[in-house]
Amino acid sequence: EEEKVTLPVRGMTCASCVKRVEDALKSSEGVADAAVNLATEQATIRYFPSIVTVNDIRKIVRDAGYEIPEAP
Ligand code: 9UX
Repeated sequence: EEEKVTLPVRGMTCASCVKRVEDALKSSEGVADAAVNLATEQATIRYFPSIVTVNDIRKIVRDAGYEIPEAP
């Protein structure tokens, strides 16, 4: 079953940053779709939890060079 999660992403400055994050996510196995909003600094990701976890998704974003704040 497909799930959706919205995560904060920090460190994006321009539209190319947005594309980098989206491309990194969308090219990853188990990610169905990703949409990043620069103004709100949020990424919304549709994914298959049987294939990829939220922690995996956090790592994809971090490996692309951006930050996800730890949950409080
Ligand atoms: Mo734009 Mo983002 O020149 O890492 S690609 S700031």
